[in-house]
Amino acid sequence: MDRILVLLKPDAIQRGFCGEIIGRLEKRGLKIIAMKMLHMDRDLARKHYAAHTEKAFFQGLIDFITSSPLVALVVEGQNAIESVRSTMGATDPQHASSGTIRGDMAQSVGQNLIHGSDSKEAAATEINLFFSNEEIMDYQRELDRWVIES
Ligand code: IDP
Ligand code: MG
Repeated sequence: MDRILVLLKPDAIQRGFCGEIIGRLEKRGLKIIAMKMLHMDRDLARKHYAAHTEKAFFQGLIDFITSSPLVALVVEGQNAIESVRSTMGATDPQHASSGTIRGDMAQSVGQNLIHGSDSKEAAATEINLFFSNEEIMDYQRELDRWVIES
């Protein structure tokens, strides 16, 4: 089982899409093991997006992600990183396939609704930035045997 940090970005909360986006992840068979609402400060934002420090869009990205509250989740599943990222769609919604979250509900690369870690290493680092071990739930879902082949 893999874990991934997911953020429902400020535009998702402002547009009232939390339920729809979480519903799509749940329908995919992914399991939510942590969730909270928070308003990121610039220090956390810079740490979370450290890989993009040198990019031209970095300042705008930090301004946007700290502009309004967001929802952070840890999601678990078989190949969770690939599953979540394919459900998210391409970074630029203009190039995201129809049927994906970004392809169906967004227009702009800077306001693309959702973040998902892009590797196991990034997921471990990002989950640690947002959640303590006590905030991550350890529980069984009865339906998992109908989702994941043994
Ligand atoms: P990802 O969110 O699909 O993993 P990344 O390349 O990690 O995409 O970029 C992080 C975030 O930075 C994107 O989700 C997007 O909001 C923003 N971003 C990426 N590229 C651009 C750009 O060219 N212009 C403006 N914002 C960008
Ligand atoms: Mg990324």
